[in-house]
Amino acid sequence: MNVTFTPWPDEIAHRYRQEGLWTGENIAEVLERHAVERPEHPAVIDHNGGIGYAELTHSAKVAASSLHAHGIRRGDIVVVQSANDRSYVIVLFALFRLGAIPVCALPAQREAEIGYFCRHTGAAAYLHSDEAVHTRIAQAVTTDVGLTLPLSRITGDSDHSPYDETGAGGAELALLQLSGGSTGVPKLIPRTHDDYLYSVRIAARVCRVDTDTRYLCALPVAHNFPLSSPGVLGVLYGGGTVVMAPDPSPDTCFRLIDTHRVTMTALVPALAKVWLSAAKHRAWKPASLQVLQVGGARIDSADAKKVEDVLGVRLQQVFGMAEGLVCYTRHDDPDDIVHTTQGLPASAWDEIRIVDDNDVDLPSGVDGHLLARGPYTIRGYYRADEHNTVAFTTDGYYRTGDMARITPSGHIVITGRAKDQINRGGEKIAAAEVEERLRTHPAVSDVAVIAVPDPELGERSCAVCVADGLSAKEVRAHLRKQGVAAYKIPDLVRFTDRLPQTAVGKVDKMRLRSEFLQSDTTRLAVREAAIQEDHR
Ligand code: OOB
Repeated sequence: MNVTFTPWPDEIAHRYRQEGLWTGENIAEVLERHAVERPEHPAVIDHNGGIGYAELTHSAKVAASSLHAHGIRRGDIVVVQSANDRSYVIVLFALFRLGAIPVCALPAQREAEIGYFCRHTGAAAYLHSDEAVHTRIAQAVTTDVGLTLPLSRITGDSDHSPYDETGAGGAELALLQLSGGSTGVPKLIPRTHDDYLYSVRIAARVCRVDTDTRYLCALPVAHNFPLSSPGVLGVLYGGGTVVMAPDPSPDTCFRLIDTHRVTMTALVPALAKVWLSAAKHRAWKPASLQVLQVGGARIDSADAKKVEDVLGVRLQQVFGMAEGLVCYTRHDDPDDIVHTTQGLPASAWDEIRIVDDNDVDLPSGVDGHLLARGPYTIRGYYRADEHNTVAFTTDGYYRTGDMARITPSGHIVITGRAKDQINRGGEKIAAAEVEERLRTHPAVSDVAVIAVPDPELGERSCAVCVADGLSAKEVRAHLRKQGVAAYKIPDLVRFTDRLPQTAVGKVDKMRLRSEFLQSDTTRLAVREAAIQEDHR
């Protein structure tokens, strides 16, 4: 067991326990109460039908024994990559129970990311869905990890008696979330049972989850938003029902919402727009749906209003991060707050500050850097000592990299971003990672990856390259060859003789962006420009 993360200072941890925020429980224990009180109540529904709380609890215990038989032990790290189905939920609870620690890989990630997670954590296993692409990744990472197994081998293995212990809990690691990142290598986010379960509990309370809640998991379940805000874990904590959508398209989800009388779901703004136009086109009104959460990227107020007008549901804006802090608009907030702000922190124990470039607090209402600290916001990334010195203040605030201001009512408005990241429809791309990968091409002498505005996704990525004789197609092929997630492949590739520099000799990305906005591409939708480029 060689798990390295920055704990909360002792006196603060003590306070959180004393106040009852941290309970010492293992997340797996969440199911036990419901298994007894409502054994038959549907917990998870997927394309194979539904399972009740008793069956889910039992399956997770049997899966824990199966994992144990495969040599997985408390403290082991296990990379898990799955589609949205029950096997993910079963295996997640099985790992919690064993005290093994899942890395919440996203389905779009490929061998470059998965291989890195395995090596960086010294993972004991890579568990994956039966999809061909994930099976291929398993073959590609065999040298990076001891064991690779399809999830179905664990959930289909009923030869074991249930594993009844719950070894780990409290201050031990529950899972490793993925950071959107702004650095060359992706960062892993260590979340403890205490802190994660606290965030799940308050999310369920803020969102009024109860046994009648029917939540559609349309976004990839491993992401912090659909997993815990309140998401799958919050709904299971509250005794409700989770419906797993294999994909987030209107075709799939509208049908699932109607069939299973879904009351609540969560989307990124780009998908909310797709749903809005499909609903309008088909004159579809979701009869059962009460709340649509939108987060992961900024939704503009016109679209926010449209969500309520077109779908006839209450919007909830959610601003959060896998590192911790999550803010929600409340259901009884006035309409203009719901349409124009990103809500209030989930907990009264969340501490937020708005500061200038020198970490000096700014007066209320003024735009600045958002810092966050609290009972479920990490104090350091996993095995990243050097980066931690810049990503956190000396007194433990996480530098979110977001620019924000606080309204007189105390609500947060996200006004921009200081971190070097592209938010492509909610999928985060660290510019530095893509730049480093492109620089490994012998013909690329310099490159900058920037965000460009896009009507569909909010932002897309553009790689501005100093490269002799290369085509856009070759630049993209160089990344694809490395086996990275498709969303990291630049939508646009531009060539230049020289990248503009700031006074201190850094690449002037502000200038690159404004040059881009004045270029011809702005007359075309970025997507069309990208398609044209690929055919040249
Ligand atoms: C969520 O988590 P991550 O870790 O994928 O990304 C966090 C970043 C934030 O720092 C911010 O830059 C951006 O995503 N973001 C938003 C936003 N929600 C997230 N920017 C503007 N408006 C919003 N509503 O994205 C996440 C985690 C938990 C709940 C919800 C979202």
